[in-house]
Amino acid sequence: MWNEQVQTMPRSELAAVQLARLKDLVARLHERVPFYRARMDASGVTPADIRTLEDIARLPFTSKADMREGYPFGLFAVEPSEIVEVHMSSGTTGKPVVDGYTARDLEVWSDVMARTLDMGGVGQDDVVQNAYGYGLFTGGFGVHYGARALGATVLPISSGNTLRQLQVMQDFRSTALTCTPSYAMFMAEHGRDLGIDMVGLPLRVGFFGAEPWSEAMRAELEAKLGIRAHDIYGLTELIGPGVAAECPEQDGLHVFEDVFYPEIVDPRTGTPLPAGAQGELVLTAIGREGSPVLRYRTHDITYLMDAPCACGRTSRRIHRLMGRNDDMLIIRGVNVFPQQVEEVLLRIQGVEPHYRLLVDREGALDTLTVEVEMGEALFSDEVRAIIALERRIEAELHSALGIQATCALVNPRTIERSEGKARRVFDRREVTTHAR
Ligand code: DLL
Repeated sequence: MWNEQVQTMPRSELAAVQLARLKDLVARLHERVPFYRARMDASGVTPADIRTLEDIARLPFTSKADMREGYPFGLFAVEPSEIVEVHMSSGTTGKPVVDGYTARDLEVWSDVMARTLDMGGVGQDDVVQNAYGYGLFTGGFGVHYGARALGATVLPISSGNTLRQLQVMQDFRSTALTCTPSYAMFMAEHGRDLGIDMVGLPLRVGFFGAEPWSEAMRAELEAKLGIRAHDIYGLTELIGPGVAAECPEQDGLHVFEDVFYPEIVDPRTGTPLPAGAQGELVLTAIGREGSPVLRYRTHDITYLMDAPCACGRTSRRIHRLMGRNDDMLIIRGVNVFPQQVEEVLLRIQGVEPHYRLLVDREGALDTLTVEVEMGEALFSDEVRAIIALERRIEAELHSALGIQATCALVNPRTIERSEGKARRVFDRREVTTHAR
């Protein structure tokens, strides 16, 4: 096991490491970052008040808006000259969120990503086809550093150019694939269409993340590619990928707790919740130097699993992410997560895992239309069969979501494919209201 001593540390020792790092972080932020000092002052808390790990709940939260306001260097906790690399989110809906890494942070990143890839058995003999985007996005470089630490061969192919991906996969005998789950699915299908025996290739493991995906999608990817598919989680605000990842047990994602301290809070009140209770994940970067964030509200919904894991790692796990509370749709008062729809669709024979959720408002009523692609076989079938399947999917959606939805089967290959994060939800309610 990579860095076994840290990963199997007894919980009491780990807690001591966490507390020492938390105290140190709070002191540093108070001393060096005016934003955090002002927040702590406003909450009436000083570094000396942090005596136990539970005292973390006394500290203020940090939001994405705070990080955007700090753009570009406002939340850095070191001199700009100590920053050796910068990554940032795409910023499509506002100013980007920036992560500044010191040389030590890059070592930490390499280490947590080596732990991640090692969980899928990656080592010196592996060829890692890294199809996460390189550049300001954290996915490409994060995986790259981890693979380098393990001594694997990295193919820094980045995302896109699917034909070349498939060519390289065959020619270089890639054994590990890293990309978003939606892009992995696209590659699998494209390869099959070209007559490539995807299951027969040397590829044996995939590390998929950066977007929500379901257990049903995992089963589909594992079958289509003949691999084990591991879920990996992270976010720019904390480091990028390398916050949590699945071990061979594939039962929750181990949080790299010596670097990131996890809490689950009630999304409405911010009150900490016990293990097992579902809520919003809050993370503190206790092991970072450059731009370590304090109690970051991720908006990601999950729960903490504190039972020991059969793999021997002692860190707590988070359940596979259940969605984001800001992606959650409220349709006629009912909460709907896009993954719930995905779970239903992937159980149905005859349709492909390519879908869109269209939300509209007709009069005072919200409507949900689920568009999903037919497989080739269904496409050539009678119209009656297609309509019958639409009704069946509607019935299944109704029982899974508790609301009426319309299903529209669309022709094969008509829903846009993604090379990075897939966009699946189109909430047009605002637009419809304005148009009236
Ligand atoms: O997506 C970092 C990353 C790169 C993670 C490669 C994994 C692999 P951001 O672009 O800042 O960073 O997006 C972070 O993506 O808050 C989640 O909502 C979502 N997300 C990331 N991983 C998962 C996952 C990267 N495994 C945001 N399951 C997060 C569900 C995920 N959602």
